[in-house]
Amino acid sequence: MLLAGALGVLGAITAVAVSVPADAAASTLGAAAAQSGRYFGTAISANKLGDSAYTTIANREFNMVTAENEMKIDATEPNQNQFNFTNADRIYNWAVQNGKQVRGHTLAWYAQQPGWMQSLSGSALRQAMINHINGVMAHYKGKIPYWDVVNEAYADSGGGRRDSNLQRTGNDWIEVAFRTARAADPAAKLCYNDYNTDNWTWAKTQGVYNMVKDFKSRGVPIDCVGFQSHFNSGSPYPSNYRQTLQNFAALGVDVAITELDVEGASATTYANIVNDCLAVPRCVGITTWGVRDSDSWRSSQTPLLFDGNGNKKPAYTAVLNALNSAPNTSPSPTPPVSPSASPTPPVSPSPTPPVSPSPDTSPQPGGCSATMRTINSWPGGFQSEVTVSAGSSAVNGWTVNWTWPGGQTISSLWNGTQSVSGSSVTVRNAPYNGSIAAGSSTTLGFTANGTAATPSVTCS
Ligand code: 9MR
Repeated sequence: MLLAGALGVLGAITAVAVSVPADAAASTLGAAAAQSGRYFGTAISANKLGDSAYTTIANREFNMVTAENEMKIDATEPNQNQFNFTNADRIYNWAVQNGKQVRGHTLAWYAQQPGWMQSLSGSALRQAMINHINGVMAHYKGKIPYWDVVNEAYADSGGGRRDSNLQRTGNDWIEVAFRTARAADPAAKLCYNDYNTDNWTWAKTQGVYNMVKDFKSRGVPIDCVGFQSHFNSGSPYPSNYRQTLQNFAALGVDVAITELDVEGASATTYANIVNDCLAVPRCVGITTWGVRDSDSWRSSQTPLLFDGNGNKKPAYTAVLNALNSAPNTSPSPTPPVSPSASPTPPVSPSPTPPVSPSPDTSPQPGGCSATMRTINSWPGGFQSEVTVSAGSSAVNGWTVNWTWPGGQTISSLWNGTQSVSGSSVTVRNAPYNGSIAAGSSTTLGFTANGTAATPSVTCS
């Protein structure tokens, strides 16, 4: 612009200045990405925040931060119901104090579960997952623009789900996680995140695509898909990567490259990846999985943009140049920092009505009783919990029944098996929760369409 201004007074050669880009090239990754409304991020480790060589590069170059391990389940809830945000907050505060945003990673995952969670199953695990999502998201409510709600839930081959203790709680665990997350922080964009979903022809990519498509068609709240993009000889950068990003974006979600590293750090490959993101309006940003090669989980592959001494590698220059060549437009109808203006706005839950459990109509003592309460509600839907309690003697197998007052329909139910006849719902125990000790209780849950209601529940 200075050049243009200086030349402008010369009139006759102003035309020469016109060929100069309107914006001077940005000199850092974050600033370069911001020219097209995107972010450029990195994974950060709390234990490196005392390394000034590390923080100097991280602070200068990146404007989005992902905690490499510190917001995971084992870090944030090391003992059940005892949340610990010490290291997560160190990263969050460092990022915010330096003008950066934070991607939340991750709330429900088969890996890095604390020991207590690894040993849970069935309804106890399902409830613990919901409780964990609520606990962590409450701590960061309104502060995290994107959350990886569910991580790596698909199997490496075949296109189906990965077996895990979470998967064994019922196929609906993913949508329950997303509905819980939406209610916990309606301002956050909610992402599904996975690896080896980059090649459009791979079965795993298709499996995740079909899940997202299904969620969008049924109104399950999902706003974004993260492509980890750990590229190496076994899982190379695919020539159809752009097509994959485009196809997912066409479902009505943001897409993001969330954990990028490339074995050998080919400058050409890095430039291609950046250009693929830039070509997709809803590709909102790119995160590399670490700062220097020495910080990488795969350091021997030297896959990042800075070498172990903090020097810029050829791939860095390729990425910066690609970002600087992007059309000067916003990536999506909304910048990533203002989720409330999204074309698929997070649904604000209606004010949660006072929880009024349905009256207990079951015989007492002995036998069983049941009550229903509303957990979450949003326009057009709600999530409820039914508590089934044994009286003065143990219960071995139970059946609960209620009648919907206003045409409600269950979309998914866990910890029980349902049969529906008109407005009448009957739920029997699941194989693992039929036995209730005297004086104890168990819960089942469901999400439903319609207006939240708490009809009385009978138990036998
Ligand atoms: O980079 C992370 C490494 O420090 C941890 O030991 C590892 C443990 O599971 O997780 C790594 O990060 C993973 C990320 O959370 C999810 N996608 C794969 C990443 C690399 O393993």
